[in-house]
Amino acid sequence: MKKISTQPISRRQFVRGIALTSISATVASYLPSSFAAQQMGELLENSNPDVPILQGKQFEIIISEEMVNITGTPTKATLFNKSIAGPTLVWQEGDTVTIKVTNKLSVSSSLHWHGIILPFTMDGVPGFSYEGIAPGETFTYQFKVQQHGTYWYHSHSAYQEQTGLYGAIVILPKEKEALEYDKDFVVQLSDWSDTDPNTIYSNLKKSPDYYNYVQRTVGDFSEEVNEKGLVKAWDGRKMWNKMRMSSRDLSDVSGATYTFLMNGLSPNAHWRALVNKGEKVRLRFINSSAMTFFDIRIPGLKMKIVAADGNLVQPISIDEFRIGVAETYDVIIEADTDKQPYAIFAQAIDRSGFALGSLTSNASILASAPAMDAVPNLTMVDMGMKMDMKGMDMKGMDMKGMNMESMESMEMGGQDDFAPIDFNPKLPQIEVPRKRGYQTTMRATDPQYRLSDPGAGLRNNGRKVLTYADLKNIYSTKSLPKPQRELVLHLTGNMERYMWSIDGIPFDEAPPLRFVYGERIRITFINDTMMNHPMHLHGLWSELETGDENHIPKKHTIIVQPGSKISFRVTMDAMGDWPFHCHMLYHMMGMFRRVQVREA
Ligand SMILES: [Cu+2]
Repeated sequence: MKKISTQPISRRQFVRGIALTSISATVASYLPSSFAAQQMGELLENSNPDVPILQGKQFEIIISEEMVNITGTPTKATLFNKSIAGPTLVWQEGDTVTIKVTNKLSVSSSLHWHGIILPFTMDGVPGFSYEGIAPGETFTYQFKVQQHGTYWYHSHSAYQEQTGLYGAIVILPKEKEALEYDKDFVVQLSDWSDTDPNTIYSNLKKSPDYYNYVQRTVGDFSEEVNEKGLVKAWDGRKMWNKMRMSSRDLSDVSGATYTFLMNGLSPNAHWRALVNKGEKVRLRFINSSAMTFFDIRIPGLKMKIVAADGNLVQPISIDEFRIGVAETYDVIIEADTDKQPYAIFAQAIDRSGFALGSLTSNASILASAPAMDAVPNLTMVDMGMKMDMKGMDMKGMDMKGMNMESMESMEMGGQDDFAPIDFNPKLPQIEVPRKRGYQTTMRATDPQYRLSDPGAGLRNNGRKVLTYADLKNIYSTKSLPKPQRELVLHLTGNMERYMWSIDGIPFDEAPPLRFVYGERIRITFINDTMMNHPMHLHGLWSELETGDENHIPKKHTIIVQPGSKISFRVTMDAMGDWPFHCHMLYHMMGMFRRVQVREA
C-alpha cells in the first residue's frame, strides 16, 4: 500500500482565515502531488491535503468516531481513516484487491462499494451479504476488479453516510482510454449537518417541511378531497395558492441545516485545483450526499462530459449538468488560469446553498461564487398529474388565475388499484403486489418519458444543460439482446407523514423481486411523487433507454424525475441477493426492494 500525501506546506496559509474543515490541524499538507499512477499514464492529483490517496492491492481502513469542525462548531463524525472524505482508493482493473475494514465504533457499521461489479458476498450491505461489521471486528473484502472509472464507497448502516462515511474510488483502465488530459482530480460533493441524522429524520417525520421554508400541501389537499370531495376542497383560489406553494417542493433537507462540501471542504475552506494554463484537466465528480442534488457549472468554461457512472460516453460539450445523489460524471476542461481563477460551482437543486471550489494557477487566488439561480418552481409536468374536470360542478368557482391548460387533467389519489399501464404489449409483465392507501397520497396519472428534460430549475436557462438523452455509450449496443419480461414499479409516498415506498408497500412488508440468472429484464419506474428519486441497483448494470438503441449507456444510479417514467434494461448476470433502492438517505428505509437472482 502506498500512501501519498505530505508536502511540508501547511494548508492553513491557503485558507482565508475561516474555520477549517479539517478534522485536525496537525494534518498539514498541501500541493497536489502527481503520483506514481503516472507510470500507468494516469495523473491523479491529491484533491484535498487531508484526504489521502491510497493505491495498490492491499488496503486497511478503520472506521472511527472523530470530532470535526465544518461550521465552527466541533461536532461528532464517523470517518474512514479519520478523514472527511475518506481516502481515495486507486485500483487497477484486473487486479484482485484485498481491503481489511475494522470497525472502531460502538455500533455496527459496514462498507459498500457503490457501482462495483463483484460477488454479492462482498457487496457490504447488512442483511444482504453479511450482518455488518460488529464493534471491534474486522471484515476482509476481496474481489477481482472488472471495470474502470470513477466510483465511490460508503457505509450502508443507519445514517452513517450522513456523518462522514464516504470516499472515492478511481479505477485505472487495463487498456488506455482514448481520453487526453494532463491532470486528474476527484471532486467529491457531500452535505454535512451538525445535527444528528436521527434528529433530522425525526424532525422530518414530525413535519416534512421542517427544512423547507415553503409548505408542502398537495398531499394535504388530496386528503381533503378524499374527505370532502373535490368541489368543497377546492374553495376558490385557495387550492391554487396551495398548488403554488407546493410547487417549491424540491428538497426535504436543505441548506437550512446542510453545509455543502467539495472534497470535504466547505465553501469557506474552498477546495482548489492547481491548474496551469493550457493543461487539460479531468474532473471526476461524485455526488456522495445523503440528500442533495447539485447543478454544476464552471462559469466561463465549457465542460466535456466523458463518462457517466464510471462508464465512458461519447464526449459532449455542455455548460451545466445536474448530478443526482450517488451518480458520478467525469468531465474534461481546459482553462486559461493565467488570466483568472474559475469557480467550480455546485448549487443545491433548491438553491438553499452551494459547494464551491476553484481552478486556479495560484492557490491564493480564488474564484468567487456566482449568484445562485432563482428557486425553481415545479410545474404540473413535474407532478405528473391530471386534473379530471369532467363531472365537476364548476359553478361559482373563481377560475381567474388558474392555469387551465396544465390543470385540465389532474386526478388526486383515489381508492382504486393502479390502472394497468401498457408500455410495451410485446413484453410479458411481471406481477407484483400493489397497494393504495395511506402510503400513497399522490399518483402520477399522466407520467411521461422526460429523457430530454433537464429538470425543474434548468429548463430554458440559456445554458446548454446535459440530459439523459445526451448520454451515448461509446461502444455499440446494437447486438445486445432485447428484454424478455418487463417489471413496472411505482415510486410512491405520503409526504405529510414522510413515508416512502414502492407500489405503496414499504420494504419491510414487501416480498423480494425474483429473477432467473441470465434473463434480460426491462424495468420501468413511474414516479408518483413530486421528488426526484435516484434509484440504485446493486451488483447489476442498469442500461438506460435513452431513445438511441445503438448506444445505450450503462448506469448504476438512475434519477427518476418527479411525475415521470423511465425505463432501463438489466441482464441478471450476478447470482445472489441485491439491494435495489432510492439513494436518498431518508427515503431509503421504505423505498427499497430485495432483488433475488437464482438459477432457473
Ligand atoms: Cu427517494
